[in-house]
Order: sequence, then structure tokens, then C-alpha cells
Amino acid sequence: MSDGALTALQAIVGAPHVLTDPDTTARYLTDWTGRRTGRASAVVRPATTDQVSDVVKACAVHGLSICPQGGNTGLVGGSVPPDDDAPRIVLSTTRLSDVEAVDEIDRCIAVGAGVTVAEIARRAAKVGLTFGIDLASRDSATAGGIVATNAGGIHMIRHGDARAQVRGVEAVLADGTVLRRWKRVVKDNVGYDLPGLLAGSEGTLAVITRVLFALRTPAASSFVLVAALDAVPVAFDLLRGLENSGLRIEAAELMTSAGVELLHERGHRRPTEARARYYVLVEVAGPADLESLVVQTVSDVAGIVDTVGEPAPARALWEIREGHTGAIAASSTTVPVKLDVSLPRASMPQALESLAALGQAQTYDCRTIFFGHIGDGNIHLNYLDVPAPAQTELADAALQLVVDAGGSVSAEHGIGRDKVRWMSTRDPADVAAMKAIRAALDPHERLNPGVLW
Ligand code: FAD
Ligand code: 2HG
Ligand code: ZN
Repeated sequence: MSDGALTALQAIVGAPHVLTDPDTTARYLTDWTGRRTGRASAVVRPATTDQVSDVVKACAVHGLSICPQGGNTGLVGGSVPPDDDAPRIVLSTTRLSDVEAVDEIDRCIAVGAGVTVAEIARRAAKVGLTFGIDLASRDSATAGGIVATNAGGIHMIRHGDARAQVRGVEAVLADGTVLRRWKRVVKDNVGYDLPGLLAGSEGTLAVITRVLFALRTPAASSFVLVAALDAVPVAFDLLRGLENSGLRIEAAELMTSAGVELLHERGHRRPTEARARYYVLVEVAGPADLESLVVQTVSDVAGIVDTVGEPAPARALWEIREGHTGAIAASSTTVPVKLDVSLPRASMPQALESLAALGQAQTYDCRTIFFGHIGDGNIHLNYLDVPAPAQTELADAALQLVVDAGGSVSAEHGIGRDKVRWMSTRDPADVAAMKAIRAALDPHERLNPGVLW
């Protein structure tokens, strides 16, 4: 970076917040999976929207592109820059950390983009409300990150995705303009849904600096059940049965014996006494006699091998599910091939068989662990121990299978840098419209070049 650029950035955010020392910048340059390490001239940490705007303008003057970064927990390589010499900065949102008091009347909270999901949940809980997004990366993933990726998480089945939680957004466009859509009202149909457009834009349309999130009413009483079963359709029968009994599904998660055994090796209990091919963790909410309703429903569903249940939060059961990502990363001899797909319920059982068979094929011969948010049709495919040269071929074969089964190649993690070649699964006119939006808002491709496109 030129001396002029460095001086300009230091003048905006203060010299201690323009990081150039390799020891300090290292953690901003490698992604959570360890697959990607990139390069940047500096990591810049603005503390206000105006500073972000000035940083963006200075980058335009000095020909620097910008990689926005929140908690750096993204799983598709979008939060770190590429490994080349092009002039760029990482714009870290960690200092955009202000939190306003919860608005208990309109049930919303205004937070800086760098505030973590766990902190938003804590603030909501203090006034008896809940935040609709929860995920295992809650202690690091940020407000800006979950909106930029349109994260789903474990309660998406109940409250919708991150986009559905957004009431207002403040963001800086590629030319430094501050865009502010900020109304506490629930209904607001004046023109295009720009906050909705920024949700899922993965840092390619704007830097999100503040978010106004809706808050929700927590369940008065909830119960966690894990059912062991040998066939995926039994899981759908169980979910239908619970809903037909008047229970509300708050979460519905799939695990397989491979995942449960891996977690067991690492000190977790097995969820049920009997072992089975699949385990479904369901959190339900409902009336006071919740447990008896659950027990009655389970006894009406054919094909359940064993069950265990306890009142929420049932952390020990949830930890088996939430420990999967870390356990897989620690156990695989290579960075796992991690695919995040959704499948129509009708084709899921057959597709999962084919996807597992693919992992067992002689050319790959890897360990295969599937899990995920089955209630939303979202399965996380993890292939472990795959030698680096075979990874792209395996990923492409798996994703082709998913497309052929009518599914989506990215359910909740996004496209990032890892899945760019799969953007072509959208119709050509759809791709052209998205590219036109990108060209209109960021004609010089300064924001996260190489992500999505
Ligand atoms: P980062 O990783 O820093 O960035 C992600 C993307 O958003 C990048 O493209 C980045 O450029 C962009 N970005 C970040 N902040 C901004 C901003 N302020 N303005 C513009 N662009 C920005 N994801 C799910 O959807 N559901 C899950 O259940 C889930 N569970 C996870 C569990 C674990 C253990 C881990 C490690 C990850 C999990 N993830 C999950 C993935 C990840 O946590 C989410 O994608 C999360 O939303 C990323 O937030 P972040 O702040 O870490 O963003
Ligand atoms: C989860 O649901 C995350 O736990 C991570 O989306 C998925 O590790 C994965 O493949
Ligand atoms: Zn997930």
C-alpha cells in the first residue's frame, strides 16, 4: 500500500486500527475452516458508519478493494481475501459494537454490525424476548455477518432466516454513500426491499454498518426429544405427527450414526441407548402437558427405534448436535469437503443414499458425515479425509446430484469464493439480473471481488 493510502486510512480510524503487522493480521486472513489464507495490505477497523464511509471513499481514491469481515466464521471462503498481490484491505467490523436498549414496545433492537449473535440474544433475554437467529457460531458471528450471509441456523424453522429478522439497515455503498432504511414499523412497502437485497449479498453490494432486528416472543414451555430411527421418512412422519398434535416445531435437526459416534469418541454421550442409523433432535413448544403430548405422538409413529427427551434447554443433547462442525474439523486428515445443500423432502432419502455412496466410491474412500436442519430440508454434507486433488471433483459430483434431485447448492452458508462455479445453477436471466444489480451498485467491483462472481 502506498504511504498516501496508509496515511489517509490512519487519519480516518486512528493509527492503532490500521493493522499491517503480519502477526496481528494473520487471524483476519485465514478463514474458519483453514482452507483459505489470503493477502491484504492492511486490516482496517472503523468504529462508526461515517468512518466506514470515509474508508470506502479513501479506498476508491487509492485503488484498493475491500473485503468486509465480521466474526470470520463463514464456511465458504467469503470473509478472507484471495491469495494474490492485488491491492486491498480487510475491513473488520469488530469496532462497530454499539447496542441500543431494546425497544420493548415495537420489539426490536438496534445494533452495530460487529455485535455478536450471542450478545443480541443476551440483550433480548434480559427483557423476556428472544432473537430469531441462533447458531453454533453465536459467540463470534456478527449482526452484519448473519445479514450479509442471510444465515439460517437452528430456529429458522420457527422464525425464518436472517432476512426475516431485519426491520432496518444502515450500509455504506461502494462510492461511500450511506444508505439508511430505518423504520421500526413491521409493514413498510415503499419501493424495493433494499435491506432484503443486502441480506445474502455477501459483502458484494455494501458494507452493512448497523441493523435494526425484530425480536420474538420466546416459547413459554419447550421440550427436546431425540428419536433414533433407521429411515429418513420416519423423521418426516414424526415432524408431521408433532405438528398435528398442536405442537410447534422450534428446531428439527438430523444427525447420523457416524456423527454421533465421532462425538461419543470425543466425550459426549450417545443420545439414546439404542443405536440407529439416524437421530432426529426436535425441540417443540406448546401447552403445559407438553411431555405427555410428545410421548403420545411418538408412540403413534411407526419406525422409531428409541427416544430420549427432557425439558429445554437440554444442553447436553444440543451439544452433540452443535459439536459436529468442530469435531469434524479436528478429526479429518484434510480440510473437509463441506457442502451445505437443501433437498425437497420427497427426494431426500434417495439423494442421501446416493450422496453417501459417492463418498464410499473407490476413488474417494472417505468418511462421510451428514447432519443439519432437516425440518428446513437443509443437510450439511461433510466428506472427511479427502485428498486435496480429489476435492473439487467430489464436490462437483455431489452438487450435481443435489441439483438433479431438485435441491439447492447453498441452503444457508452462501456462495463465497468456494462455490462460485455453481452460481450457474440459477437461470441465465436470473444471473444477468443479479449482475446488473452488482454493476449498478459497485461498477468498479471494489467490494469483495471474487465472491459470488
Ligand atoms: P464473516 O465470516 O466475517 O463473513 C461472512 C460473509 O459476510 C463474507 O462474505 C463477508 O465479506 C460478509 N460480511 C461480513 N460482515 C459484513 C458486513 N458488515 N457488511 C457486508 N458484508 C459482510 N451458518 C448458518 O447459516 N447456520 C448455521 O447454523 C451455522 N452454524 C455454524 C456453526 C459453526 C461452528 C461455524 C464455524 C459456522 C456456522 N455458520 C452457520 C456459518 C457462519 O457462522 C455464518 O455464515 C455467519 O453468518 C457468518 O457471520 P460472521 O460475522 O462470522 O461473518
Ligand atoms: C451447522 O448447522 C452449521 O452446525 C455448520 O451450519 C455446518 O459444519 C457444517 O457443515
Ligand atoms: Zn447449519
